[in-house]
Amino acid sequence: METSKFFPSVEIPNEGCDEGYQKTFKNCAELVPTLPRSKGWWLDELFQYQGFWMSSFPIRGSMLISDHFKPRPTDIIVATSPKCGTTWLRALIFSIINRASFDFNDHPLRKLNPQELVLLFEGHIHKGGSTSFLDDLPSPRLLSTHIPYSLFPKRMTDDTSACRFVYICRDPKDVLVSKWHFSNKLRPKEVPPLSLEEAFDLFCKGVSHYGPFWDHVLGYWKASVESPKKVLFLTYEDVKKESLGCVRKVAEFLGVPFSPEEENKKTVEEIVKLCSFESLSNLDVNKSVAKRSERPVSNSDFFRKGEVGDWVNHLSPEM
Ligand code: PAP
Repeated sequence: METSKFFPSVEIPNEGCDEGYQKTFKNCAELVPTLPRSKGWWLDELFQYQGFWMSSFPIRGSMLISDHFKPRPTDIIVATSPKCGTTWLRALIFSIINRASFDFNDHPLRKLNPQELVLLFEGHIHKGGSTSFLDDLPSPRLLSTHIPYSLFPKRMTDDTSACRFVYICRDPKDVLVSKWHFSNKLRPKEVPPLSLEEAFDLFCKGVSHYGPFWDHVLGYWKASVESPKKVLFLTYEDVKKESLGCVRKVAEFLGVPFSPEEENKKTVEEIVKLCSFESLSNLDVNKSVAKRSERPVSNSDFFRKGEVGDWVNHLSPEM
């Protein structure tokens, strides 16, 4: 079966791209066919790039970031391995940094999915065929990524650059179960579903988007220990258990701690409530099952159960 149109291989650059982008596109198009490859979890192919299994689209995104992105000291990058809580963390950080601009009853999160408010870095670096789209975003720019820490250029990760990363990790057993469900939503109807045994095997071998899982986690964990002002490391489980404390911690890390007035007004509580699974998953915008032409999943696919420990309902004792 052909690779789906939703997962394009590395195509030749568009006419509209600037020269620098064209060069990176060409380098990527030459590199990808030489990389070790494996079948993916849906109809995609994964390539092993600098130690990580990725599809060609984020490889190109990562190369464009390395070659062309101009970081600002105010940039905030929400980083995760897939299915670790990206949607949740995007919503929380968007609400934290924009809390003075919006009323919680008439908040952008009530009308737009977190993915539309916090754009995927490796996806939007392509937009417009040059860096102009990202260059034109106002500061502080808030972007989301699945790219491993070691793949970012030194000008973003060394201590002299003030651009900051907030990372969220999750119990890999819950990640596997979440990703398995999600993958079967992405697989076209004519293809048999991916069995949990197959998914387990791929995940344990590290052949999973942006995997091996622990290499991804360890890259950000080490950076958070070495540069605690640059990388904040959170876990899904802690954010569930200690939501208020974690929101305060993120705000402090980003240099926008809650004032006594905000504490009195219960702003932290409002943010936690608005971004909770129950609240977000029940909004019309996130109940939508319509798939857009450029994306084979709908907003509702990003809200399944939102629980800690659902793996016990799926994995066998041997697993
Ligand atoms: P992505 O990497 O594809 O963007 P991501 O948002 O990281 O996905 O993960 C989706 C998981 O987060 C789902 O977990 P589950 O399959 O175990 O249920 C989803 O339900 C969960 N999730 C989404 N929003 C929230 C939220 N507000 N609070 C808690 N969990 C959430």
